[in-house]
Amino acid sequence: MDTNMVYGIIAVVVIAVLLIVGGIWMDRSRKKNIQQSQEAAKAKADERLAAERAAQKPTVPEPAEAKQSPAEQTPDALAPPAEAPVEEVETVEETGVVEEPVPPVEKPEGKKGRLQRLRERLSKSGNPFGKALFNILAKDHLSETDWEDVEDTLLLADVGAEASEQLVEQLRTDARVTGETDPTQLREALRGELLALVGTDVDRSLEAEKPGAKKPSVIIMVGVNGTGKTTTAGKLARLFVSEDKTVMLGAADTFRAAAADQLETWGAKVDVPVVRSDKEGADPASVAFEAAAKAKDDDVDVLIIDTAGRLQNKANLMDELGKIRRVTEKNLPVDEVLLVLDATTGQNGMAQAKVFAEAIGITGVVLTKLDGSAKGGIVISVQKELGVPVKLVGVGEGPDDLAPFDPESFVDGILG
Ligand SMILES: Nc1nc2c(ncn2[C@@H]2O[C@H](COP(=O)(O)OP(=O)(O)OP(=O)(O)O)[C@@H](O)[C@H]2O)c(=O)[nH]1
Ligand SMILES: [Mg+2]
Repeated sequence: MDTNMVYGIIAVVVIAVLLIVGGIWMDRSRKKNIQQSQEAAKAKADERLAAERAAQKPTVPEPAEAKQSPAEQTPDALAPPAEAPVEEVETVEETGVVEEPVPPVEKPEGKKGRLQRLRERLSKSGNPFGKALFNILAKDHLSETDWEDVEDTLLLADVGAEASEQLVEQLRTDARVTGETDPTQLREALRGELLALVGTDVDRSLEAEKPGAKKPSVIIMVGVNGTGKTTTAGKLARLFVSEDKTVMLGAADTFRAAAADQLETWGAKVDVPVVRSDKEGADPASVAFEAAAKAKDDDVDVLIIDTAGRLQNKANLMDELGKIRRVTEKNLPVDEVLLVLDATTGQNGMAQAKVFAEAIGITGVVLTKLDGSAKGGIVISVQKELGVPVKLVGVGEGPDDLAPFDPESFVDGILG
């Protein structure tokens, strides 16, 4: 290897080393420059934000005013806003909601007071038929016409033909009725016969209240228009709340938005949530499905589903009830279907009851408006013909005017 060649190699190595060192140095200084310019930009931005914040603090201009040019501003608009509105604007901006006073949660009445009211309301309800019967039977000698009057009184009170005949037969053979007319004995006899007719050995407890009830227990309210389904759903929620149960309401009456609002009003008073659809005319079955899913997730004790009123002769609407039940059962078994009957509609209610029983199956009857009816006899006929017990009675429009049906309170009530 000659000397020139060695010098050549050394020169190449030196140049390569210089290039590498130069590259590293340039890269470092480039990074340093970027970092410096980033820091400068950040400092500038911080400065600007601080200046903006300082400028905003003393007054918060109304957005509309801020867009106006000074020439468009009226002297009033230019005047500095008063203290109070500035504070108001800040509150709304910070929280995003205007605070409204929260009404206190109500404490619903327990069962004892409700039964007492059932008795009182019935005895005051115009013409308690038990009292009318007592007045006829208290006569010294009962003629055939008197017995006919007894039967008519029973029929008028919607006791039903079969049950009326049965009761007259019993009374005619009861010595306490046909013999010496001791009012106390007569009252006892009549009370006993009526109690037997109403049935004292029937289990009237709601499925949700039985020991070992399913959790959540599901109740569906059904019935024709205006019988009191929504009101009863609300009152029933209160009854459960009074027993320290957790409750959820499902607004499957999607026919009118007002129906869900009505249920929400009931729920809000006792802090019971309502599952509803925001869309009027939504599929009621899908609301029931959602409600059951939510009740399951939240593990509440009872879910009460309100449905729209429907006439029993509208086949498509009756089919819809079947669907509501089936879809609910995808999430939770349905323990109870309560048919809500208006006591003042009398025997009409019987025809409705049979169709509802076939469409969705009913486990109990709620007789509403018993306070305004002298026709309490429907309690007897509905049970006799349907074989389904009356479980609850509505005795007024007040929030706790719903009582578990108690035969003794009922009979004492109608005897006045
Ligand atoms: N006096 C009295 N009124 C009652 C009773 N129960 C319900 N009502 C009234 O009956 C009316 C109808 O009640 P709702 O609960 O809206 O009836 P609904 O069955 O839900 O009606 P739709 O949903 O339209 O079918 C309301 O004015 C209630 O206050 C009751 O036991 N006694
Ligand atoms: Mg309703």
